[in-house]
Amino acid sequence: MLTALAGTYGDRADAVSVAGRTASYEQLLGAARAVAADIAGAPAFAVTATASLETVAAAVGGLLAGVPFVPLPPDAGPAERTHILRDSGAVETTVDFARRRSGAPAPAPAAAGDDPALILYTSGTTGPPKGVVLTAAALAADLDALAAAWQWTAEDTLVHGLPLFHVHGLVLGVLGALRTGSRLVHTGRPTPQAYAAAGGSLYFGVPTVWSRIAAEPTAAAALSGARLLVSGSAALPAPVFRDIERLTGHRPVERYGMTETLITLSGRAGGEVRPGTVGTPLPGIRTRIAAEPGADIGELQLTGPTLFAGYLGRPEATAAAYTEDGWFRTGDIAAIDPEDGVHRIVGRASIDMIKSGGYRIGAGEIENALLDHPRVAEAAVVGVPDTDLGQRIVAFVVAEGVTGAELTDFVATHLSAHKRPREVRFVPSIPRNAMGKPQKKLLLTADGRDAATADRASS
Ligand code: MCA
Ligand code: AMP
Repeated sequence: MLTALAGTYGDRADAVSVAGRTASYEQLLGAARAVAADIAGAPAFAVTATASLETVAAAVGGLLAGVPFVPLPPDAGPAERTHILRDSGAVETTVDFARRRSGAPAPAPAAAGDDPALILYTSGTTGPPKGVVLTAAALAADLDALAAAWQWTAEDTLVHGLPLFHVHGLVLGVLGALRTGSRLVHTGRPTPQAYAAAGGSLYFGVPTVWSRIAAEPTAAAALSGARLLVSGSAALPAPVFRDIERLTGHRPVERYGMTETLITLSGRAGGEVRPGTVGTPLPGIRTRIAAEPGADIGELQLTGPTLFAGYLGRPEATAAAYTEDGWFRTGDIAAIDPEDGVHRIVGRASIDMIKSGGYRIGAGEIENALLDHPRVAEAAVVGVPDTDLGQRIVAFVVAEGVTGAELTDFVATHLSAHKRPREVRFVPSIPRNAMGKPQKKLLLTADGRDAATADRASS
């Protein structure tokens, strides 16, 4: 994983820049060695993954020591934090970037290919987040495939400002830069102004970031000197694609992936790119559509070297994620163009999986958090279309003596701020079927809206 650190570009003083602080590879390696010494022998280690050089050193230190890294979302409330620490068995560690250890200039990574390198927590449709175990070999296979697809090299300067506790920001955005040897500028936050000022050749963003850039023509114009703009983590709306093309001269390349599979489909640098499509499989990935006879859309299923090693401690959930013949079930509905094999993601199979601002959020986890509030009798959570966030979380609740803002804050402090409902609607009851399962589609009909007292939380 450590190509860039192994001495080739050792003279770059500004190899890695995060939220305004800069380090050379030598400094990063020294700090990572100190982390590796601290965590040696632990089953796993956890660090609060702020956008900082410390998080980068933690990720590299874990690879050096062969100890899986569990990044903790910095805004995670006590319930989420405790769950992640308990479930992973990770030792909580802090990183002091100024504390460094010296050693041989070209380190041989201690993490063997099949060893777990990262454990990332991600939501399913129900229950608390599960730990997705990713091996060093899967990470390496994915990053090499992406480097080929995007012609991503040490000549590039990668710019992004994404969170460092998910695949997009951490794997692609940090380990990808280190593996290809490209300079990294992490902007702290993914604001249009920060992207414009960074002067990169390669830019990553979630659709919300691209849509905010498209709304700031001056900032967008500053990206015209870049080589490649890449969007992922959720569907890039066609109007945003067109605005970005008009303002920057670049047709953004879209790619598709999941925490469990890493990035599996992508458009190619220099290739034809159409809005609303996510390209073709990366080398080594095979895909198929599980469609009803006669239909050409259905669940996207795939296999390949980038797949996860399982959900930590949950063999049944892992088994359920695969078909009987061993293909991973993405839960996404897709279609493949018979002419050129280009894939299109049409939607999600489950209403209970929400994507908001590129974050994956399970409705069940938010419902359970709301039900922990003493004033809430019933709760049903859905994602409704939102021009900024793609989907926004709306909670329907049966509750008295509490305001929507109070419930929003309750979820924000219990779980993570990005999991908070943006809107709370009070209803007299939640419609249910004979099995007692909430009928969420009914909640979203006009009748449901009329019966509800909307209390839009200020966010
Ligand atoms: C507001 N805030 C609150 C409240 N209201 N905090 C607590 N309680 C409240 N009631 C605060 C927030 O904490 C935050 O503070 C600030 O207000 C803004 O919050 P928010 O509105 O949530 O942020 P945003 O600016 O709207 O975020 C948009 C975003 C973000 C920047 C695009 O959604 C984002 O970073 N998304 C990226 C997600 C991602 O990387 N997904 C990849 C997973 P403060 O400003 O202090 O923090 S997908 C993946 O890995 C796969 C493999 C893939 O395909 O990529
Ligand atoms: P996560 O595990 O957080 O990475 O979320 C994975 C999910 O994000 C996928 O199952 C898709 O629903 C969604 N996703 C990622 N990239 C795209 C894309 N380019 N277009 C549409 N959906 C996407």
